[in-house]
Amino acid sequence: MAAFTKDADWLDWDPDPTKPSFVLPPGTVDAHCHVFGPGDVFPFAPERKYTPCDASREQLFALRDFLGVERNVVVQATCHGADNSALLDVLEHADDRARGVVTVRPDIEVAELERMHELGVRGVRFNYVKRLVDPKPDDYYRSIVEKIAPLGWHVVLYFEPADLAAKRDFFLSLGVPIVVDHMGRPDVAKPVDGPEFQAYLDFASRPEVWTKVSCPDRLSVSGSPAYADVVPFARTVVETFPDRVLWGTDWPHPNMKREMPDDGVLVDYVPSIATTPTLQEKLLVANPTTLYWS
Ligand code: 0GY
Repeated sequence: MAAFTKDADWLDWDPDPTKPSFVLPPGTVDAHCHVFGPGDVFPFAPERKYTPCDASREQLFALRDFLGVERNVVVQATCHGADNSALLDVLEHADDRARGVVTVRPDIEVAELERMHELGVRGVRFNYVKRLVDPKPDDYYRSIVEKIAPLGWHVVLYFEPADLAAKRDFFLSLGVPIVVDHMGRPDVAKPVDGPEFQAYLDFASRPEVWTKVSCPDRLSVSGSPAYADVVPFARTVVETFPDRVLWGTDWPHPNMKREMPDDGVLVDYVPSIATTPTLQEKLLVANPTTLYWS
């Protein structure tokens, strides 16, 4: 009997993805993925807003090898709250092929941050998406930044366009590198050269801001396999900021409601947004290596 029952409308990750035809360059990093539990080993947090199916470290490593990815950046999922045990367990077993981005509270001990650093943690995630968390006041996040800055860590931000409009100055005052999940979740029904995405591009033009051009599956209205409506957005970011873009699968794809993406298709999407070998090498290898392995 499993310790947790997944949500009734939960969509499970695809256990049988397509073998991609795009061959990822050696050293490719999947810079955005998660693990869920397993719930009977690493319990989900009481304050979570969803209960997923399990997605273990062994399953993550199997997908990594199947897709031709070399390394992973595991990002703390909100269903685990500020208990990073499952993520740290991945780092302990990854043979230096994984890094982590954790969620912590302001009262975290510096010694615990240092232990996490030893294991491969390089950032904290601040999440503003209200269906996932209850966002905290600025001072809460600022006191965390004061603790992580000496370690050379960065902040990963998950927000939507309205949050950027409200919090832009605060984000830029943090004084550490910023990595934005999923291009700040643009509404791809709006024009790529319209005010909403231009506001994101203006933010991303700051030298401390990096962008994950991930999750076409989450943003698209037109859908797989081409995700044609997301391509102009991601391609603009890749071509405008080629040295500060990252790619990731987002496996095991929490909270998908319509269809679960095929991770092989997500690999085959890469050449449509990074159209030359030079751009692909930066996106997949050089940029994440600079941020997480140097
Ligand atoms: C993602 C996106 C989502 C969930 C989380 O931590 C999370 O629970 O990030 C989402 O539901 O949009 O990046 O996996």
